[in-house]
Order: sequence, then C-alpha cells, then structure tokens
Amino acid sequence: MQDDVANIAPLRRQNDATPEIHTADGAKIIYNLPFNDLLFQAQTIHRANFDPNAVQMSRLLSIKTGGCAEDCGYCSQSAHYPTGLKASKLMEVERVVAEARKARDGGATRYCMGAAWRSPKDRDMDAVIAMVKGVKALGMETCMTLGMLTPVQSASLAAAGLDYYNHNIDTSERFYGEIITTRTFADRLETLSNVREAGMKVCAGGILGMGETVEDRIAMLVTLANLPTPPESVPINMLIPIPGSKLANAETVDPIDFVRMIALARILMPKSHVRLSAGRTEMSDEMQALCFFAGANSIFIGQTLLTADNPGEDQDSALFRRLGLKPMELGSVQ
Ligand code: SAM
Ligand code: DTB
Ligand code: SF4
Repeated sequence: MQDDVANIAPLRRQNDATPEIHTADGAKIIYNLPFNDLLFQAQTIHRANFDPNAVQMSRLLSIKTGGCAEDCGYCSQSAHYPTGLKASKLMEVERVVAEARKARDGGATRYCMGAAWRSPKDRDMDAVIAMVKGVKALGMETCMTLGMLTPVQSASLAAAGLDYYNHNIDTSERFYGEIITTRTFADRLETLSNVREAGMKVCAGGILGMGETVEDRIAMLVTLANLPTPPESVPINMLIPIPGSKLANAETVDPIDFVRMIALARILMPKSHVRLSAGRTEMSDEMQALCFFAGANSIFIGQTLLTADNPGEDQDSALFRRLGLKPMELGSVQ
C-alpha cells in the first residue's frame, strides 16, 4: 500500500525548481483510501517532517471589524448580509500591541491581525505597518489578513517585517462564484503571488461545509499544493454558520470527511503547517484528536476568532493534557 501511495503522490521537494505536479485524480485516489491506510500514510509523512506531538498556537485579533464591501456568503462581516454585526473603525496601534502582549503571555507565538477590507486603503498602511513593528518587537511572529494586496503594498508590509500573510482561496475555482461574486478566484491567486514575490510566508487555505462537493474540496487542496511554492501554513476552516449570511443553513460536514481532508492536506503538502482553524467549538475532542493524528499541527487559541467563538484556554489545555500534546516552540521547525 505504501508504495502505491508513494507512486500516486510522490513526496515533492518543496522549493524545488521542478516540483511534482499533483493531479485531481491522484489526490482523489489518496482521499478515498481505506481510512486506516490514509491516516497511517498521513501520520508517517507528518512524523518525517514535524514533531508529532507539537502544535503551533496562534492568536487572532480583528483590528477592523464589519462593514466589508465584499459579499462572501459565509462571513459575518459582509455588509451585503443582515448578520447584525456592528462595524467598527481600525483599532489604535497601542491597543493592538497591548492585546498582542497578553496573547504572548498566554502562550501564543504568532499574532494574526485581520481586517474586514476588500483591500487596504493607502491611508491605512502606516497604521498597519506600525502594528507589525510593535508586535514583532514583542518577539512574536506576525501575520496579517487584510484582503487583496498590490505588489507595492506587499513590499511595504514585507519591509516592515510581516512574517505571514493569510489569504484564503476558500474553495475550488469551479465553486468560487457560488460563494463570492465581488472578486474572482484569479484575484486571490494574484495576491498570493504578490505576497510570495515580496518574500513573505504564505498562509492560504479554505472552508469546508459551504455546500461544495468532495471534488471541490480536493481541487482546492490540489491548487494550493501546486502553487510554485506551497503555502507554509494551510488553514482548514469548518464553516461556522452565521445567522443572516447566505450560508446560514448550509449542511454540516461529515467529521470523517473532514479528517480525510486534513490527511490529504498533510500528504500533498508535507512540510506545511496544517491549521485546524474555525469551527473547533463544534468538534468533539475525539474529532480534533483524529485531525491531529491526520497531520493538523496548528490551531487558533483564545475565546474568540475574529467575530465568532473558539474554545477557550481552559478547554484547550484540558484537550492538550488528554492527548499529551505540547505547544510548538518558536523556530523549532521551519
Ligand atoms: N477580509 C480578509 C479576507 O477575506 O481575506 C480577511 C478576513 S477573512 C474573515 C479571513 C478568512 O476567514 C476567510 O477567507 C475565510 O476563509 C475565513 N472565514 C470567515 N468567516 C468564516 C466562517 N463563518 N466560518 C469559517 N471560516 C470563515
Ligand atoms: C483563517 O483561515 N481562519 C481565520 C483566519 N484565517 C483569519 C478566521 C476565521 C474566522 C471565523 C469567523 C469569525 O470569527 O468571524
Ligand atoms: Fe470581507 Fe474578508 Fe469577510 Fe469577505 S471574508 S466579507 S473580504 S472580511
């Protein structure tokens, strides 16, 4: 079995000038392996690349909430849907840095700042650059997600010391237009390329549970794995249904299918951090344990994501104790 799988998806050497190209058909064969074979394969690859018991912990802050011009059907922050969320202005730099300090003292090694923008306005750049510098000075890794970026904006964030930029492709190219109409899948890829060109690390993933097919989910991972350099971080979100949004009543994802996707992400992108992102409040400890076994090795900690709930610290430390997991030290891998 091992050899068969290795033939379908040879371990690509990342950053190689001639990387293996993954095909949707090959990825589908892996996805449909007997569950035990799939998990064994994923765990074997995981162990070859990471400490299997270490999980990276990031903390999120919404630095600018709500009132977004985009019409993303899953989002609480889109102005196109009556989600009841109150919009607010860009936070002050000092407040952001103070929140980051608290997160660092609570064990987070990376601070992720998110803004409900289609893209940053030039007048906002000085403030976000000051935030990057202030958070970096605390000794944390920095990540931002601000919407689409031009090459110039990407370069100035990189120069300020921004380590990661999060920009999700969310789903397959085929299904994208069902979820978002105010921008295209190609727009997303263009920003990812601008971010990469500017020398930042890329965080890009998507959401499961928006009414997409299994083929759409696989196509999303194949797109990410086939980028010239795959993302260093791949967040896999389970849709948090937002009342009032277009996807308020979307059908939930089968937990076994979700775990299969984590395993596929681990196999297609052996050296990337696979992040078990939104939706953990609805996952049992057992489901999360299977996700970690399948290769997930990063989570968001803290009571709130951007606007929605996340398991709090007490719950996560109990889970980590039950599973013998430990926080990943900064700089231990990658
Ligand atoms: N405005 C920026 C953008 O769209 O790139 C950054 C913030 S946006 C909220 C970041 C990501 O969060 C989205 O790309 C999406 O993948 C995820 N997300 C948003 N709402 C979600 C929800 N209700 N459930 C799961 N994931 C969600
Ligand atoms: C990602 O993929 N998930 C995070 C982060 N990147 C920015 C955001 C999840 C948001 C969940 C919904 C909310 O809190 O509003
Ligand atoms: Fe705006 Fe981002 Fe939400 Fe889309 S996902 S509505 S771009 S905040």
